[in-house]
Amino acid sequence: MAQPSTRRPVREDKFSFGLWTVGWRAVDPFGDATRPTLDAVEAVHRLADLGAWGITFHDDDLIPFGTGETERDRQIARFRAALDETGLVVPMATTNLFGHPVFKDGGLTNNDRGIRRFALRKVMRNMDLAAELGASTYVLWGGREGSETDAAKDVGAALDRYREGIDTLAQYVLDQGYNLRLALEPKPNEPRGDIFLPTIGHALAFISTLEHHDMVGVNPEVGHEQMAGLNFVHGIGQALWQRKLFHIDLNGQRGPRYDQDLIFGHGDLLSAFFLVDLLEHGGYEGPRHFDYKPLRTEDIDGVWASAEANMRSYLVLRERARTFRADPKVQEALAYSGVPELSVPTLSPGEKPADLKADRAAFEDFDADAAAARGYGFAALSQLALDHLIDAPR
Ligand code: DIG
Ligand code: MN
Ligand code: MN
Repeated sequence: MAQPSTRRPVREDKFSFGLWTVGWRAVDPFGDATRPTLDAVEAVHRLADLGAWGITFHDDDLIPFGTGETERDRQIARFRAALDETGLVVPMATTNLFGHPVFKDGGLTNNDRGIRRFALRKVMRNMDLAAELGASTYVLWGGREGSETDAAKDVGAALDRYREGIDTLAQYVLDQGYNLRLALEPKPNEPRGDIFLPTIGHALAFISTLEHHDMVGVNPEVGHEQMAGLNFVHGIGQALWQRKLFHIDLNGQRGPRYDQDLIFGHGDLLSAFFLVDLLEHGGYEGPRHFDYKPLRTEDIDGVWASAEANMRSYLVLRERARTFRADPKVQEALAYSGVPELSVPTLSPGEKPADLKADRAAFEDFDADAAAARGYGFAALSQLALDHLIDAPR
């Protein structure tokens, strides 16, 4: 009997959360914190109680910038103890190269060479900790890599430095023998006016130029592509197609506006449905990682309710996607729409361009008007998807 989808989350669901999400004190550009600091150990225990599988962090989330070695070791020891007690794992870690004023012009592409070197060392130091804690993915979000005026950056030089930085970090991982893959996280803007590598497409193109491109993939975030007005499901489809979907940041966004980091499913719900369908049937085996902000209006109870909501939304959408795929009417509608036919190669096995050119049925005798007359049935298919999504009465 299929497990009911909306059961409590279990470790096998591979739900993970950034420490910085539930720990967000809700400072925004227009207001002070509405919540007190959340201790990392408390976050580990509470997320474990809710059924989460993993926790991720920036270096500064766990060990505030500038902390001395002794206190740093103590913080790490407490965190490890909590992981051991709860069984929570650390699938991914990342570096804060955006909070401290030293990074106000970025880290890896800062015009100041000394800050670029400092940034690389800061990443390397947290890679050591990530490897120690068993992480397999290291995310690099270049939130400050960009500009507010085109006068400030020689884009070619910036990309040279970006590539140099990523190749240096990849080489460091190889030199250290760490089991880490790098995942670049695109975002079009905010906090910088324009950020380098703004979309999945830009990141994939950039990765192809790297010395160690095989160990570098992407960590796309739902809201970031949607801030650029792009279709996130298409972006994930291409990342999967290029075997570069190394990690994913799940959240919600309501169209092109500031980065809302809403609870997963609380933005574009139809897109979230098709995203879960793709992740569950498209071969992605990685973490279902939430990178979101609990609403600033919430108290700590609301924070935990929002963490639960992320996982519940995913589980409900996964169940809806399963019933959608299992519905004979949907299979019939997919066939009518020609969806399986798209997987049939356009040329026959062994057919060469010359053979195609000689095939009169493909052009000289092809009746374009007759072919144009067909309807694809996408409207009915789309309604079937919506019916399944909202569990409409059949
Ligand atoms: C923002 O979407 C970024 C930072 O939170 C972090 O560097 C990265 C990790 O997933 N996402
Ligand atoms: Mn975001
Ligand atoms: Mn993110």
